[in-house]
Amino acid sequence: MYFGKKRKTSSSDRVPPNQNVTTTFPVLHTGNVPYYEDIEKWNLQIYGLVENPKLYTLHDLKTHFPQSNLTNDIHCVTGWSKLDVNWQGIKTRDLFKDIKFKPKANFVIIHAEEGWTTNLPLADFMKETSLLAYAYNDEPLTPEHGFPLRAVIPHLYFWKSAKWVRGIQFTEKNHPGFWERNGYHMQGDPWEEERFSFD
Ligand SMILES: Nc1nc2c(c(=O)[nH]1)N[C@H]1C(S)=C(S)[C@@H](COP(=O)(O)O)O[C@H]1N2
Ligand SMILES: [Mo]
Repeated sequence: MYFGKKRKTSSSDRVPPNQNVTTTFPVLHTGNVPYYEDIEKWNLQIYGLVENPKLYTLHDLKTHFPQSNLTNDIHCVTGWSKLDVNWQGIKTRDLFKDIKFKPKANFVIIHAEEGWTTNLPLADFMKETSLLAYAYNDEPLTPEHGFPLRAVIPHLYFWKSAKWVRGIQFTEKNHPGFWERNGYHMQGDPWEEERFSFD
């Protein structure tokens, strides 16, 4: 046990610099938690620099693709990290296996409800640990945590893990999303402490 002075990291191989581990699951976002009158009408749009744009229902996502169970660590830019977070969903690699990208597709904009967006390189979006999750600990996501579908990009700060995802757009250039336009980092690697784009 460690009393008195708070250590910056509890297990430095898993906790990035200046992060503290929490066992709670904080809720953080801007805007409103969406409410869905009829979830059958929900869909996910895949568009931009792809040869075959798509529109998927939740049912499509749960039946047309391999379903994965992934456990990973998440790191919020405000300073909390949560270890061994268990998600169920579709790996981005599985979802985009049959999508033919146009040669200039380099970046991704994830679009959420209310026009909230975040941006990241295609390679990060497609990393083997990245997924679109519909469940947490085998229970459907709660509305606050992103029901019915959220991104989980665990190797980047958690603001890149958009809740209430409605669209995935592929772009040539790296267009800043909501927080990125407000000074947050375009990449957001927690191990490099890429919190802000200035300083
Ligand atoms: N649509 C949307 N997704 C979002 C946000 C947001 O404001 N809107 N905030 C991000 C931020 S800053 C964090 S830390 C995580 C928090 O997810 P949680 O509330 O499930 O912990 O969601 C991310 N996804
Ligand atoms: Mo955050």
